[in-house]
Amino acid sequence: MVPFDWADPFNLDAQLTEDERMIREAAHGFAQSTLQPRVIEDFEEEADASELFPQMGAAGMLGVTIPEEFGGAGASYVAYGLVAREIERVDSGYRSMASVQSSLVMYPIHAYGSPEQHRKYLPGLASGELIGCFGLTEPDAGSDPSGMRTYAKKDGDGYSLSGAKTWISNSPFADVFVVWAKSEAHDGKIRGFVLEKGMKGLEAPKIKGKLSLRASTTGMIQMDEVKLPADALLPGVEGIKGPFGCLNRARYGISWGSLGAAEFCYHAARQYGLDRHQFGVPLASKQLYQLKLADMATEISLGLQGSLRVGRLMDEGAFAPEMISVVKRNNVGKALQVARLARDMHGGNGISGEYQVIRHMLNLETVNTYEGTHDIHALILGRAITGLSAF
Ligand code: TGC
Ligand code: FAD
Repeated sequence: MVPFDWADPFNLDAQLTEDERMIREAAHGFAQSTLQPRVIEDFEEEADASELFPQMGAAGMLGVTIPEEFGGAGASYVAYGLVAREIERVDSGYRSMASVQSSLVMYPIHAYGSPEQHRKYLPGLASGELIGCFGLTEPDAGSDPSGMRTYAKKDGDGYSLSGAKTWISNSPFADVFVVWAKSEAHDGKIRGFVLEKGMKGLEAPKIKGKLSLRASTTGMIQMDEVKLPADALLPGVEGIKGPFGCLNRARYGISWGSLGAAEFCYHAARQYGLDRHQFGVPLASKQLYQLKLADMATEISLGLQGSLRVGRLMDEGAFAPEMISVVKRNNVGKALQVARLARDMHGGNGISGEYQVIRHMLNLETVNTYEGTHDIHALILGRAITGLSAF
C-alpha cells in the first residue's frame, strides 16, 4: 500500500515518462512565473497580450508535437496535454492562445502544407515571432461549419477570397490566418488557405466586451476579395475533414487544460476550507464541505486518466475522434461543475477576482462552447453509438 496523495489520487506522475515529467515541470515553472503574476490584470483589462507569444515560444510551449526541424519540441501528445494543463491552471484564455497556435495553425501547416509553407511559417510560429489564428466559424455557421459561405473564386493562377469569420481567437493581432473556404476551383469543396496580415481586403476587428476568456483576444476575419497567390492553398487536404483533423488535436488539449483549471479551483477550495473558521471550526471539517472536495478529486482524477489514455492512443496513431469527444465533453463539463462548487465554497470572497475561482468559472463557459459544444459532442457520440445522425 502507498499513502493517498490528495493532489494526485491515481499517481498520474508515475505514469509519465522522464521527458514528459520534465516538460510538465518546465510548463509549470513558466506558467507560474510568467503568466500567474499578470493574469488578474489581463482579465480585468481585457488585455491584448500578444507579447506572450515569444515568451511562450522561448519556453518551448508552442508546437510541442511538431518535429524539432521546424522549431517544435517533437514531443508526445501526452506532453502537449500536460503543457495545456499547466497553462490553463492559470487561465483558459492563455491556453487558448497557445492551443490555437499549436493545434489549429502549426498542425494544419505541418500536416497539409507544402515544404515551402513548412519553411516559411513553422519556425516563426514555434518561436512566437509569428502569431496564428484559425478561421472556421462564421456568423451563420457555428456548430455546422459545413454551412460556411466564405468562398474562394478563381483569379488568374490564384484565388480571390470573400466572406466573414467570427469568434476567432488571436485574429486581431495575427500575422498568419488559416482560413477555410469553399473553393470554386475545387468543385465547391472546402479548402484551407494561408493569409497574411496586411493583405488588401483583409480586416480583423476585435470583439470587445466578453465576460469570459477576457485574457484572450478574440475577433472577426473580414475578407473582401482578398487576392491570394496559388501557393496560399494548403495542398494536402480537401473537405471538412481538413479542419476537423486540427480540431481533434485542439479538443484533446482542452480535455487536459480544463482539468488544470479545475485543479486550481479544487486546491483553492481545500485551502480556503482549512483556513476559514465558522461556528468555531474550519469549514473543511464539515461533511458537506468534504463531500464537495471528494467529488472534485474524483472527477478530476478520473478525467485525467481518460485524457492520458486518449493521449497514449494518439501517440500510437490508434485513436478514434469519438474518444476525443468523450474526454473534451466530460472533462470540460466536470471542470465547470468544479469551478462553480469552488466559487460557492469561497462564500462572498468567491465572487472576487482576487480569489480567482470565478474567473475560471466564467472562462470555462466558453471552453464548454468552443471546439464543439457540450451537446454537439453528445450528438457525435450518439451517432457513433446508434448509427443515426441527430444533428
Ligand atoms: P460529417 O458528415 O460528420 O463528416 C464529414 C467528413 O469529415 C470527416 N470527419 C472527421 N475527420 C477527422 N476528425 C473528425 N473529428 C471528423 N469528423 C468528421 C468525416 O469522416 C467525413 O469525411 P469524408 O472523407 O467522408 O468526407 O460532417 P458534418 O458536417 O455532418 O459535421 C457534423 C459535426 C457536428 C460533427 C461537426 O460539424 C462539428 O464537429 N461541429 C462543431 C464545430 C466546431 O467544433 N467548431 C470549432 C471551431 S474552432 C474553435 O472553436 C477554436 S476555439 C480554440 C481556442 O480558442 O482554444
Ligand atoms: P450555435 O451553433 O448557434 O449553437 C447554439 C446552441 O445550439 C448550443 O447550445 C448548441 O449546442 C445548440 N445546437 C446547435 N446545433 C444543434 C443541434 N443540431 N442539435 C441540438 N442542439 C444544437 N471558432 C473558430 O473557428 N476559431 C476560433 O479561434 C474560435 N475561437 C473562439 C473563441 C471564443 C471566445 C468563442 C466564444 C468561440 C470561438 N470560436 C472559434 C467559435 C466556436 O467554435 C463556436 O462558438 C461554437 O462552435 C458554437 O457555434 P455557435 O456559437 O454558432 O453556436
